[in-house]
Amino acid sequence: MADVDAALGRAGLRNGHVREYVRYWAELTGAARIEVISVSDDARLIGEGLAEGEILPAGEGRYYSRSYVKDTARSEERTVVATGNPADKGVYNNWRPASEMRPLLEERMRGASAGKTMYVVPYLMAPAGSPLERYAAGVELTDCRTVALHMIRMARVGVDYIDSLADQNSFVRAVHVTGDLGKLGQGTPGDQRYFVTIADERTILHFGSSYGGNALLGKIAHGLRQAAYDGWASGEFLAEQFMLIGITDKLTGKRYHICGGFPSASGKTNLAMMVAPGALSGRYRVDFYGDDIAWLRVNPDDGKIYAINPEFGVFGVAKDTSEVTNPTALASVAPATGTLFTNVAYNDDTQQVWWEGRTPVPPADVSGWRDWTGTLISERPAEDAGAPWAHPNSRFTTTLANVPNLAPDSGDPKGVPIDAIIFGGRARDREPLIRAITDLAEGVYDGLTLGAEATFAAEGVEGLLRYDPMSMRPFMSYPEGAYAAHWLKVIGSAASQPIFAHVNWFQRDPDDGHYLWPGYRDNLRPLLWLLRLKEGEARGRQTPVGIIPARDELNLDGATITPEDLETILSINTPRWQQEMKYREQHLEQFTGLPQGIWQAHRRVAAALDAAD
Ligand code: SPV
Ligand code: MN
Repeated sequence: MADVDAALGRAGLRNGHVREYVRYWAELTGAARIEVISVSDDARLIGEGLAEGEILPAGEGRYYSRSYVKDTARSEERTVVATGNPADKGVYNNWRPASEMRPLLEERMRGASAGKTMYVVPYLMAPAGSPLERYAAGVELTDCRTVALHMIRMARVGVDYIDSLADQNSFVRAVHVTGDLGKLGQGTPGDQRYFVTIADERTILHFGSSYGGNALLGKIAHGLRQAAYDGWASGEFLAEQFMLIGITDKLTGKRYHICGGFPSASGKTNLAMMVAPGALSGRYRVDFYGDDIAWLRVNPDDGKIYAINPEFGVFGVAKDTSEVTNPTALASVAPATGTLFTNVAYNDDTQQVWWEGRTPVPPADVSGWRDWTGTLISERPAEDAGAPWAHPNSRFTTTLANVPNLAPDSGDPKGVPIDAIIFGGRARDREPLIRAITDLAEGVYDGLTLGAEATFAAEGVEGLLRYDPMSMRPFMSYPEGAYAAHWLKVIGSAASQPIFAHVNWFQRDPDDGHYLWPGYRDNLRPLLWLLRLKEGEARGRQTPVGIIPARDELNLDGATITPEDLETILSINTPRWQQEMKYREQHLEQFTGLPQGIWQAHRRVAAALDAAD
């Protein structure tokens, strides 16, 4: 049995509540040793990980790891939000009673860390001194060294964050036990994994994975699920799966900030790391704040909505990251950045990494190359010859400080004032390039009806989206009706209102399938229009679904787009929208207690479409 008090004492961790918490879980999990981790332990942990073969060198100051083959992504089916109040059950939060889940998790975790070290990771999901700091502190216990290394990159990690808490008991208890990955029946009816946030006890219990959001508990379990619940329970803030960027107009000196949500695989990280297109770079600069999470609150000093990125790093999808799609990301994972790569392809001889889309074709000389499972490319069986070298959910993990265009004020504890909130999915038709919404309820309604094309088409329902309200579907922790009401309340209490917009970079030509809009850095253009609209410098054209740019209002200097394609992405297909409204109605009807304001917005848009018909 580990000597908890000695280990915590050596680390200078005096918080008595932490001691009690660590003692309980050390005993239950049977961990052999306790080690308290601070950011200064990184080099030592890297050395130990290399010595043990858990990580491999990937060139200068970069590292590589492979996960267990059946442990490569978040598991939504096995993720549960538990509380003591059945009224907390929503459509998407997979609610279960806390009284049922806690014993279940304790049973699985009992003795499951025997012989292992339990790393105690004190962390803060906010810049230090943030007004939301009391919701940001946590202590993750993990029995996996690679998870501790990821936490050091993704959260602010150190003993002082926890020892200095005004309310010494106000930290989230986040327990991660890997389990015997080969024996958990992942994806079978006997699946042993459970990823549970007991939201009203501010306790996170994750068992059965060492990958991503399943294991780095500061990120989505705390930063999104727990924080969204805390934001609602306190009435103080919103926690959303949003990117956050700044745009500076160097001519006027004005700075703007935009945050927004995009379902997975809709280009959120690329947008967050965007650089201005060449022809506009003399005048505009885009600054990066965050690519995945924003916490929003009203600043009582000026009545504006302020946002912070609670994270300390980027856990980005490697696939399709290249000089064309995201040069900023490549610079962020350059040599000497301390980047950890997971489940990409790796070359034993050269220590290089590669993933699909990194270059147009894989390395021609396959010697030394292994795919993400560890199989030599030269020895893959014939039937696997066409399989990807990297897993589609392979990742890079790097700190914000490595992002070349990180905003100079990204560490400002009060956050930055938000001018616009955008939502965007992946829609091959119907959704124009951008449509602005000035009414709060209509903006929230738009977020609630956000969706991306999914596999539904295969089931024969053409045009039906997989709805992903505010891009929070996998992270919802309380009922959707209350969620909408909380949005109306928080944003509605701001003295100056942000403008909303829906964007879509993915319209395609129905005949040949080509993308109508060039995307990537050109996405700055519609955002500049949105800011000009908000400033009263552009008027746009009112449509039933929002204001869209007049043809001559988009700055297209240096852009390549045909007049026909531009015409399509700046117009509204009324019959197609009327079809969508029926799906939306069914989607919204699932949610009990949806505020009347949201229904009124829905009916207003539907009536305006009918009038335009
Ligand atoms: C996501 O899936 O939206 C992520 C990655 O940001 S993970 O942290 O694994 O959830
Ligand atoms: Mn995410």
